[in-house]
Amino acid sequence: MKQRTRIILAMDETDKEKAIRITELLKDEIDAVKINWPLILSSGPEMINKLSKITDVICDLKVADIPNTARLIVENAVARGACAVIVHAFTGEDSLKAAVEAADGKAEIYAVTEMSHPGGMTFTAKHAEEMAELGIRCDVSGFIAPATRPERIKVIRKMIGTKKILSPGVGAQGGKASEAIKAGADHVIVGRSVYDSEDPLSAIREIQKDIRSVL
Ligand code: OMP
Repeated sequence: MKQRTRIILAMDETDKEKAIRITELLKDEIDAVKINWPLILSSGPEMINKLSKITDVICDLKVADIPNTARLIVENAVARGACAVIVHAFTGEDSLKAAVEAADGKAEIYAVTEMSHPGGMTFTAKHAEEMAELGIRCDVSGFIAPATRPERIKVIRKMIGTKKILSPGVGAQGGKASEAIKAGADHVIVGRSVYDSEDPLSAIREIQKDIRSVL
């Protein structure tokens, strides 16, 4: 994935036409678009193919399954053009390894360490370091760590060397892009505060400005 603006647009908009229109509008302002079940369920998996003609597509499928199922999911996402797939690490070494092997160097695999919402503290935060260690052992490309808790990004950054950190939780969840980048994130993930904005272009340029202030 390129690292130009350091912004990944989380396109959880379920109106297919609007999702395509906003991705087109912002394609030069972002490094990738990330899609998740809301858009895939409303508009079909062919959205992976469609959007990957506009920009790089990260499939945030939060894969959490046995190795065989993880492999099948990753293979299908990659065949449709995904440049990366997000998976859960709590499923263990065999499942995470199966995801990495299924990507076969054609796409990146990112493992979740701890989740950005308050409920992420209940289980994931308590095991985030173990998830990072497991991800390193399984040779993932990088990790998801929360912009809502930049101090936790710092902890993960110290553990993972040059592997990448994608950081969700900017804007609608209260995190600040510059704080996440300062803490060691390579990219921030931003959704509602951009695609729900009356002026998505201005909204994303504000985030770019904030990021540039710490680079
Ligand atoms: P907004 O809160 O609208 O900016 O969207 C955040 C996006 O990041 C959504 O697509 C979430 O599913 C995703 N996300 C989190 O918010 N928190 C996490 O811990 C992990 C993810 C993710 O893996 O992308």
